[in-house]
Amino acid sequence: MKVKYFVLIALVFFTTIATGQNIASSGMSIIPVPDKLALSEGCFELDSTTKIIVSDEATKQTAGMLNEFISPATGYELEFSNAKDANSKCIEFRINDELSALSSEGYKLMVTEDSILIESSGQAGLFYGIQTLRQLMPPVIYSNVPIHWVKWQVPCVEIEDKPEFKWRGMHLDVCRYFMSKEFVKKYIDLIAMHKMNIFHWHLTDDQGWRIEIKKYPKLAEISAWRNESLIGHLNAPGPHKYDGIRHGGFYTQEEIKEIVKYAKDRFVTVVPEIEMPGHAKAALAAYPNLSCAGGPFEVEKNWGVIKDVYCAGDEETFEFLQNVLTEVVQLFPSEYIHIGGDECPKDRWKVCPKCQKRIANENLKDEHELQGYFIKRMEKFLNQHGRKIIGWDEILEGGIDPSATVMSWRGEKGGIAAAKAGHDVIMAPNTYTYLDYYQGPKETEPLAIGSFVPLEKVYSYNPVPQALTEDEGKYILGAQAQLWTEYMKDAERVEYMAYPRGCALAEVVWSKKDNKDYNDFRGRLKKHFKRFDILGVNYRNLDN
Ligand code: TNX
Repeated sequence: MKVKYFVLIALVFFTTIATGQNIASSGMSIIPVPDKLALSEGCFELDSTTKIIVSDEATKQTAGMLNEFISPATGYELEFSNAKDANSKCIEFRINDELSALSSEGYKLMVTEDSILIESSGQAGLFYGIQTLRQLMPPVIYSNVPIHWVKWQVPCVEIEDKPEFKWRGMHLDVCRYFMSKEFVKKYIDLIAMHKMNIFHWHLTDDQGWRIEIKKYPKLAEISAWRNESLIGHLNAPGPHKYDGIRHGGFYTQEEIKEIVKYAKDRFVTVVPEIEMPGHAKAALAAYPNLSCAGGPFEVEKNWGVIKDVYCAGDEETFEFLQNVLTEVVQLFPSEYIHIGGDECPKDRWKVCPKCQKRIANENLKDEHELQGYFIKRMEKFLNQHGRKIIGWDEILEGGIDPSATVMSWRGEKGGIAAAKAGHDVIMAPNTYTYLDYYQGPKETEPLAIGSFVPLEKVYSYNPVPQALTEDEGKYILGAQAQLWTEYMKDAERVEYMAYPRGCALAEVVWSKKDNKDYNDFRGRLKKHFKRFDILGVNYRNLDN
């Protein structure tokens, strides 16, 4: 009754919807929920004569993405025009400096019966306006139904929208299982569709090295391949079983450039992660001289934390990593380079004469400070190349420079400590954002690493911990979801784990806290799933 009443009012009057609760009941399903939305009577109907209006080249490039997204559904491309023409309907894109209060990622979208206007102070904002427009259109595709059946109607609305957080990320581990270039692009498409802007690409780990480095060809020949993979869970009782199937792959530098460009066109920054000093066994298999004991090593076939790490006493390690990073910074224009820093056991360093000599020479207290020395040295190198580092929260333990950004993964503790110490922080707590954890009852879900982070839990997350003062809270750049792939063999499984929890995360980082409403979100997801069906996304359905 209430719902009908609302729709009736919405049809008769111009209604402002300021909160999330009402969006699903109005029939719209925008995810993440926009800041302000006013619905009015009538709709704009798109057809093949509709013109796209732009007044400069940069805007033309952004507006061109509209065709990229909607022409697979409509079956036609819209033409550009420099000026409005009284005889045809139009979608106008306009850079408007007066909207700078919405940030360059915020936008205004106005839909009337004969025109659509998307305005922003930046190109990113125009792009996000397109994402909203896409979601205002019906979730159908012309090839599934006779073309004359589809009415490409967009309800008359006025939307003003802007992101809450600057860092809105999705991570993907392509080391535990290699993912194709095509899938990586699809993953980026989904990030952009949900108005997220960071793709954290985990490229090196014990079980595989995935980036071609010209100076070290054995990384592609040896480190990118493992002889077999574990069957079942690492902690299952009894001896481990392996599948006997060689697994691997790597991205050539040309492929990486292609992916970085693809992401840039969608306003997504690719942040590469090159792990050090731990999670390095794949590199050590090709270059055992970089370890403390000298090997030989195999690319790892078990999951977990591996004791063989880069030697922190040997200069060759630093030379190697600096040469690797020199190629990495040439491929990735990102302001940040992630250098890992997590889960580095100190067993080998404790008994390594070179590491012990370094501890003595540098007046370090112990192996933890040796890790601090390692990270600081790499940070200095990257700073000299004009980049900032990000590391997992363990980097706090050995003492780091204030310019390092901390990614808090072991719950929120690391993030809280880092913000209090004046570091920028990205919240990635396993308790809310680890999408490799179970999302439903273990008995009915495919095998996962463990724990439990259901959709509602992700949705409930607030990236600014309560323990921080308002000033400390300003160090929180945003949050991101993690997709560690130990138990995700392929793209299908990654999608199943990533969505719809990724939709929830998108709303956590984009939407205002006061506009969030879990029931409304679930309502909107139902229509969103029809879009996923069309896009071929293997999402997990809602529990009833
Ligand atoms: C911890 S998160 C790791 C990863 C694993 C993940 C599994 C982090 C910085 N390290 O190496 O894949 O747990 O959930």
